[in-house]
Amino acid sequence: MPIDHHQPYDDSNIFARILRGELPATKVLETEHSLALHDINPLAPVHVLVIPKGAYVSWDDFAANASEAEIADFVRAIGETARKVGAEPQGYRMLANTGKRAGQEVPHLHVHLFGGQPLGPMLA
Ligand code: IU
Repeated sequence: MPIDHHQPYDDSNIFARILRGELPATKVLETEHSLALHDINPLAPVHVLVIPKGAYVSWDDFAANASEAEIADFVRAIGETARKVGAEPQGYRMLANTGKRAGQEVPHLHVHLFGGQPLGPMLA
């Protein structure tokens, strides 16, 4: 079910539980403020989710409330993840569904990183 991205942070969400070590995940990269993990339902040969470790519901929440250090770490973690999985230098796509209208399902910010094949038009 898509979520209302203006709700208060709910720390029972799946990524919060992974970050607390309560559930396993296939980690690709971990930095001080960010974690990258393989999506359990990959939609491309490379499909990784990059999440901040902080409690941010959405891109909007993160952009408004994260520290400069968290933002810099997150942006660099996405780039580093792309290189680590070989999506860079081939080319890749990033996507952050934000709220019900975009189909965001998990109320903890996650940026999808897709690659490993030609990706076609964005909203086809
Ligand atoms: P969305 O942008 O909120 O729609 O994406 C949620 C993603 O989280 C989706 O691609 C799921 O396959 C993925 N996911 C996951 O990797 N592990 C989980 O335990 C659950 C969802 I629940």
